[in-house]
Amino acid sequence: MDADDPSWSVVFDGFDPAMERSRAAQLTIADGTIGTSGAPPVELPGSRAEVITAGVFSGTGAATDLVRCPTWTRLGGHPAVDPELRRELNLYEGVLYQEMRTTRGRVHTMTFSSLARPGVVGLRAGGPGLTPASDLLWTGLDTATGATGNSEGASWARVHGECGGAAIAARDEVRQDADGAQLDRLGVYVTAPTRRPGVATALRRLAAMEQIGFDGLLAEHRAAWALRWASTDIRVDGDEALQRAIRFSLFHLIGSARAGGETALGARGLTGPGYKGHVFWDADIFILPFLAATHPAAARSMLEYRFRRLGASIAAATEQGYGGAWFAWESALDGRDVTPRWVPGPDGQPIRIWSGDCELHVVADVAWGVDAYVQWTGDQAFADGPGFRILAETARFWASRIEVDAGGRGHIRHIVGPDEYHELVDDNAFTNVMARWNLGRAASEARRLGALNADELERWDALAAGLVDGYDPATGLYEQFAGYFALEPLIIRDMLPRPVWADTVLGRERVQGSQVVKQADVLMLHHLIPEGVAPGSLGPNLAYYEPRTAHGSSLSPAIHAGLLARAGRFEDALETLQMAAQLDLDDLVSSADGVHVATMGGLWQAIVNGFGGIRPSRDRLLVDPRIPASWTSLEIPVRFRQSQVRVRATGDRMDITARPSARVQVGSLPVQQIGATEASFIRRDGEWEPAA
Ligand code: IFM
Repeated sequence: MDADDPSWSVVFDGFDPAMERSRAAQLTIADGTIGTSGAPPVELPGSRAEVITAGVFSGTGAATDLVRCPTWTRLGGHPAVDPELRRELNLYEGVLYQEMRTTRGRVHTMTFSSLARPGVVGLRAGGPGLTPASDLLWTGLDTATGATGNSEGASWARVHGECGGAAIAARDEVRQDADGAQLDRLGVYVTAPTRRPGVATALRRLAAMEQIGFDGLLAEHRAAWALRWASTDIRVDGDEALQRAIRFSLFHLIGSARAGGETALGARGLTGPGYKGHVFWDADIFILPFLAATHPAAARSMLEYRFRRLGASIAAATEQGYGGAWFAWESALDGRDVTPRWVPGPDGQPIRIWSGDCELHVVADVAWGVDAYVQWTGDQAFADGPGFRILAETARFWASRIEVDAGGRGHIRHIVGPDEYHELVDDNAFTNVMARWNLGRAASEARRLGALNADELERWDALAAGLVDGYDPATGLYEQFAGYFALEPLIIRDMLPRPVWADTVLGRERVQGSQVVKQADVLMLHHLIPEGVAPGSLGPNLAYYEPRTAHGSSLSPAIHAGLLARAGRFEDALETLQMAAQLDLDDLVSSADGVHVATMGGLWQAIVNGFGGIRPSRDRLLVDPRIPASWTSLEIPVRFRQSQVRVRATGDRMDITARPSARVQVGSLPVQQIGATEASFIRRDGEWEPAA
């Protein structure tokens, strides 16, 4: 691992108030529990230091929002006259370095949020005029719900919502040397979603951390990052910009979730308050696979979040007259839906949002996340217990929601699919095929476990078999929903540069009456459940839907990129991959409220599943890389079951190792056991064969 490689760092020079919120989000340092924005350590116009913690909410309904924690990164007594500022996020170390000119001279800082001990933070500053801060400038603290104080030389603050809260204790130490002062600050956050942590706990933990000391904690933190990178870093030789973007994405994904307890992973992770920290399908579909394949314990804590909301989801379904569990489109503390029903439109007029009532696919998405985790990890205890309960209750929901017509065909009506430009549609192919998959998967798990009664399972089988899916074997196309093909055939690719918010640019009504698709919809099926769609249907559906997709959601481009790579359309794949890779680094759709962690998870999937052709399939790992000529090599580590597997592809050659050995299927070769000794393959006439 070459830690001096420039693609390990993200540097921003200067200070632009208009860009500052995006910069602070891009430079967030997070440890899976708290995220601290990369705002400068002194007050500048437009800058706002911010600390958020996962899953600690206040408010009710759609107003449910993340509690803002007290901050810890500000230096006192240094108003900047000239905001000459340089910030460098060292992705390899997980450390943010800043250097700036202040009224008293140059000040430099380094900050870390310990990956080794989530909740522990450290700041080291050097320069003239540094003095210990008595109250550490707890910015952003709502005094109605918070308090600050001092205790034996340490500062503390606490804040809470209706249920949970956070407390921090911190202390500064200043040493004088020839160049001025060096200030070391250690802090400890204690956070909890359903109780209010006491200041005494934070003070006690602070005292324990001070025993280890700043340098000891920093060394532990760096070692923890090095360990994560060793099993996570993806290497693309031949494209330095892409390499940096991949590492930037992996960095924020790693910081989003930790092992243990439950993780409510919101749409912007721990990098900002966007979507008020609510949990969407982004978590289950876009981020969970990355964690399942690199840090399974963190994926498990995401599933724990869902499992603990199963009761609320069953209650939500019952209230609406359905069976099983209806997971909320937007979920926060208690698992009840918190999606806003109305939002102001561009002209100020309120717009009805139907997702909370009708974007049902989230139910199958949660089930898919369960299955993806089990396939990557082989965690049988989870599969047989909580995992099966989620699969069964989600299947029951579909069984109660499907309407069977006089001819015996099943329909799911009046819904919203991933393409949110078209609302209240019937038989959205994505939703129906995912529901079919959900029923089938739950039934086969029930049979494996000898659970549930045969009548119920037979009913699931019959409903799954009878569900319409909009597929036409004559064209190889899935119709996105009933009536979609009759809409105005607008080809957004030929009209506007993408990504584009087509509804804002062309108007909602025009877009609703057209074939413009907001984000991957039918094509999500080819990505998520390639075995659940008609064989050979990827090509025609890609050709049809790709030019019609606006990528008006950041979730979309990475999915297209991976599928385009599978189809061997490398030029288009790389163009779309770049859109996903640069989305936050280039602030393509504004990162002001946090970076788009689902896009980052999608980028990992595009490279691993798409270009790498790596995916778990029951007891084996499928491997079939396809890489463009412009990449010298692609190297991907994944954890499959108990094995650390490494795949390295260069042109038409590939080497694989697995420690301990794993069952691997390369292309269409028979499954084989691969171990620590490199197994090599070459591609001849499009087919992999063992290298001589
Ligand atoms: O979950 C997404 C949705 O698919 C599109 N709008 C934004 C949501 C949060 O990222």
